[in-house]
Formats: sequence, structure tokens, C-alpha cells
Amino acid sequence: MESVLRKLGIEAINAGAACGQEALAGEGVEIASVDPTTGREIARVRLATGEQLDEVVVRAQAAWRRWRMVPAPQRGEIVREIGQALREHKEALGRLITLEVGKVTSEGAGEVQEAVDMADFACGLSRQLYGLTTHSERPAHRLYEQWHPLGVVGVITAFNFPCAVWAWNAMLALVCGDAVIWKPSLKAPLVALATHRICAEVLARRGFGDVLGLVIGQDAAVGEALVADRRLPLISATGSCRMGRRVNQVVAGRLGRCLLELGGNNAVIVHRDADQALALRAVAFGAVGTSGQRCTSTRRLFVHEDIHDDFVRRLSAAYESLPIGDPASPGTLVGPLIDGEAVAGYEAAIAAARAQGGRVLVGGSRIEGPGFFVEPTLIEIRHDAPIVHEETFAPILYVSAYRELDEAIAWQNEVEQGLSSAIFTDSFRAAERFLAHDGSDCGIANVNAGTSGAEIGGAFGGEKDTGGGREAGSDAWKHYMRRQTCTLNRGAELPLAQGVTFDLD
Ligand code: UN1
Repeated sequence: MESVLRKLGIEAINAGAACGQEALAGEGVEIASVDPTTGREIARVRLATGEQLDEVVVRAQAAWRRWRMVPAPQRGEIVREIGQALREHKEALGRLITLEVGKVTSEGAGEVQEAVDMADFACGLSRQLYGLTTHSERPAHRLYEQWHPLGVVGVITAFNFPCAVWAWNAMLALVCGDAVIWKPSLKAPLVALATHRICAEVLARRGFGDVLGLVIGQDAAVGEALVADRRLPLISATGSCRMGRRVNQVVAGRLGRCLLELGGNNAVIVHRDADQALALRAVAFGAVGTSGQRCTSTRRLFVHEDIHDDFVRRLSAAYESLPIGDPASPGTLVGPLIDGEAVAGYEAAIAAARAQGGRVLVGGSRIEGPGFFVEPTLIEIRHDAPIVHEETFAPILYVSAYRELDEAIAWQNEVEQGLSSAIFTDSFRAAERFLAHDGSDCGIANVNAGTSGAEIGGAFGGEKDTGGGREAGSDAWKHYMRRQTCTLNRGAELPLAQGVTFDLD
């Protein structure tokens, strides 16, 4: 355990605030980072204070003024080096993710890979920050749009993707010419310290360390101030719908911009003609992968009544044989939940499901012993039971049988969240029905692929209470820049648009 901390340069008592490579000695309270596999403390971190946040903002702003003047492809080159540094630390950082948040080894490494992918993507993007040129209606005029760096961006992340989600934001923000201040989850401070350190080192070598700031702090001391800070034109926040509502209100109150990636309550529809073996693997990975703690985790399963009993029997058998245990051991597929609170949430959801007519088919209990382990759980229940409409960050899958595809699509859409969705079918018509305007209402809609495990190339995010943001690939970069529309007149006349005349003589 110590060796991975040493390898990543974070073995000492850590300060929760940093400007680039420089740690700011803090006066904040100290918190423990806990290994969810054993319940034991890994290390302690001294939290940032409000004053330190202010210092980080001031220094990030100063660094941003210089950083925005670096040509975008040169910024891209530095981000390419960041990607290289992340590659070199992939194994150690992946192990730290396993240690601190309990992801199984391949998922820990996969998360670092996601950050590397973002760096690669952003590097290429740095030469493609295109603006549109259009034809002016006025003679001898040129009309075009250009994109400028936005400023210092605040990034709030959750424990479940303690490295990759920051990278989604930071890599784009960096090539767009912005500075970034990161407020990570207090449940994963060590991964944040290590990730920040690896990336800030690269920037510091080029004289731009302060472009990356880190503030690990409580909401009251740091989070509220960060969100309310008018010096931050954009706040990108990942977390619960409750948190997102608060962030949205405060940022809207100061007319700032928000980029929200909030809760999901993702369903898989397994249609009558589905390839069941394929569907089974996708549903199992979606529901129990990361112990059900992804925003994209599969939480609801609608199976066509003709195949329901058979499919649920096979899925139950797969659940019974899932290797649960130490996430660092090869072969383990299900690690622990993040903490005791998550275990209590799991138990409360199962109790509620039972009270609402649900029948537990597999699992249903916490696993006694050290650490925060629970049994992956399958519950047969009505699609509209209130608990089914809630997002519980745990490996609980609610199953219902449907008769008509339209009915299943309506059930899939009836929740407040709108992040990810999937259908398993070999029917062209059923697939297209699912993807039509009146099909899935989610930001992500997959056919014969599960709800979780998106690649970074597509825009990632969801509708309704998921918050409407789009991060990572595609044109998500536009959030991190300001658009300027420019009209240039090369003529000697001043024709007015819309045919308006204004003759002075
Ligand atoms: C999250 O859980 O907040 O699509 C992000 C996925 C991952 C990202 C999940 N690439 O499951």
C-alpha cells in the first residue's frame, strides 16, 4: 500500500490545496482516506480552506492569462505529454484507484486509460477548434465565428470516477486555453492528489503549473464558495441530482455557465428476439460492474414476457457465481461499495423494494466481515414501484416483464433521469423504434451494447434530471470556450442588415 503511494509521490501527510506542483500548507481539518476493501485508513489529508481556494483562484487566473496566449496546437502538444505521463503511471494510478475506491484491477486501469484517451483526443482537437464562416447578407462583408479561451473552469467530481471524469473536463479545458480548479470527492482524495501531481508536473516543466489548481475541501468551506465565485465562468459538476440542483441555482444566480452530469436510472430492454448470451453479459456488467456505482449502471431490466423466465433464470445463475471480493485479486469481478453509508443505502433500498411488493430473486444482504461488501441483488418488481424510480448507487437490479415494445420504451422513459439506455434485439424494426424521436429519451441509447462503458469519442451526458450536459468527445469542447461572432466590412458603404436604412443626410 505504501509503495503505491510512494511511487506516485503522495506518501506524506498531504495538503488538500495545490497550485500546480506547489502544495499549500493548510489549516483545514484532516480527513482519512479509507480502503473500502478493509475499512482501514490509507492516509490522511489536510483539507483546503476558503482562503486557500481564493489563493488558488488568483494564481490560476494569472496563469490563465499567459496560457491563453499559447497557440492551441502548442497547448495540445503539452496535453500530449500529459497523456504520456499518465500512460507511464497507468499501472500505479490504477492500483491506487483499486485501493481507494475499490474498483477491480481492470476497471482501475481502464479508468486511467480513459484519461489517456482524453489526452489523445484533446491533443488532436487542439488543431480542430473550428469556427464557422458564413455568407453575410451585406455586400462586401464577411461573417464568421471564432472561439476564444473562457477562463478558469471549476470542476467538481464524484468518487466513482476519481480520475477519468476530471480528465474529461481538464484535457478539453487545457487545449481550449483555460485553467482548471478541481474539487474532487472527499471519498477519493488520494487519487485526486496523484492525478493532479502527474499532470501538474508536466505543465510546471513548461512554466504553467498554476494552470491546474486543486482544492480538496468540504462543501461548506470550499464547494459553496467555488460555485458562487464569479471569477469562474464555468462550473462542471458530476454527482447527485440534489447536488446538481444546488450548483445550477447558485451558478444561474450569477449568470455563470454550468455543465452537469448527474444521476442516471438506466434501463435495458431485452426484446423477444434478443441474442440472450450477449444481453446477459451486458446486463451483468452494467448492473454489477463497479459494484453498481456508475452513473451509467444498469438499474432496471425489462424483459419480454416470452423469454422472461428463461432469461431471468440464466441471469440469476450468473449472479450466484459472481466472484466477489478483494478488487486487487485477479479474477474478482465485484469489489466493495465505497463506504458504510453506501451499504446502508443498499439495505434501505432492498427493504423499500420488499415493502413495495418486490421479490428478491438473488442476493439482498450485506456481506459480514471487514470492508463494505454487499451481494449483487436481483429483484422482481413492478416497473412503477417508487423505489424503482430512485437511483441507488449499489448493485441492485429491478426486473419486470413486458408485453409490447412500446410499453417497455414508455417504462424506460418514465423516470426523472435520462442518462443511458439500451435495447437487445436482432430486429431492425425494434432497434429503430427504440432510437426514433419517440423512442429512448436518454442522452445515450445503445443497441446490443449495455448502458455503461461509453467510449470517450462520443459526447457523454443525459437529459432531464441528469442535467443536460455533454462532456468528453464530439463537440463538448465548445463548453470550455467563448464564441465570438465577427462581422468585417471591407467596403466603403455601411449597409445595414434587415434592409434598415439610417441616412444621416
Ligand atoms: C460516471 O459514472 O460518472 O460510460 C461516468 C461509462 C464510463 C463513465 C461513467 N465511461 O460507464
